[in-house]
Amino acid sequence: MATEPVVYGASDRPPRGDYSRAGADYTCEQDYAQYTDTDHDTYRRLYERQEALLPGLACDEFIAALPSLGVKSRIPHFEDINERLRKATGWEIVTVPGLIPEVPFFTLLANRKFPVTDWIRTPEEFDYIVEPDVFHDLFGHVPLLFNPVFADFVQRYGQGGLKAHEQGVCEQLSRLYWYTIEFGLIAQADGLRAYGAGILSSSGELTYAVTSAEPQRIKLDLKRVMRTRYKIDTYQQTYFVIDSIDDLLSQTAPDFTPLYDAIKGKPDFVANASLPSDSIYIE
Ligand code: HBI
Ligand code: FE
Repeated sequence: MATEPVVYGASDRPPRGDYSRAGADYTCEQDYAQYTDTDHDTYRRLYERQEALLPGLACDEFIAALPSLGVKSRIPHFEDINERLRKATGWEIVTVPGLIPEVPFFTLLANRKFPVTDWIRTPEEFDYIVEPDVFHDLFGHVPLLFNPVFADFVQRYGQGGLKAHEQGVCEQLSRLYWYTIEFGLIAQADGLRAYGAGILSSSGELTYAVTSAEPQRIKLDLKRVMRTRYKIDTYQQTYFVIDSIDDLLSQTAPDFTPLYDAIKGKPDFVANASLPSDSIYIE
């Protein structure tokens, strides 16, 4: 039976979700009967608001893939999405009660299974929720799993995570997840866009991350990212920018051991650190 789950950073609340229904791999069945009319209405309103924001802010690959999620007016049956997702990239989404420990998480990704939380936030949490709910996971993470190159990157991340766990460097690797899969930006020919799930599923941060003059935006440098701390409950102070999803995959193709060795013993950077070696992205 699943033991206590992990939660991003220090959370003062016990993790949500009923972990007693999860197996040893932390997966469970999507409890579709749990959803009330209010839950479906919350999903519909979140989807409509976010979809209207995407033009000019979300990357082309995300906008092209979003319709693959299917129904917008209610929470989808995960199996309906899986029929399309398996055909597209061999991925499937599996249900989890919420955040899960890193090794089960990495193991699922390494096997092209993406863990999707099946509960949804309350109407009072409409604008912000710390932990990932079904809207964050489905709307934020799943569309780009229909993109073959990004799908390969996420599987490689999972495989890298299992190696990182062996080497005791999960914290450094989780920063790569945070600053790419969750909060990554991409420099398209027609301007800056978001590809990170945490940005794409947030009404406030999508506009902020792409257009605000406040945060700094640095071209992705793996050693820099792995030494840079992140915050879990505010907008990011630093975003990292890739040139393309192909570029992200090729930059992260080689084994990370030399990177871990190069940063071993070196101090971390705070989330808003600014270094002379940083290559600042200017639109
Ligand atoms: N669990 N369900 C779930 N979803 C995540 O995105 C997730 C997780 N556990 C750990 C985790 N992410 C992060 O620590 C990654 O950086 C590994
Ligand atoms: Fe996420």
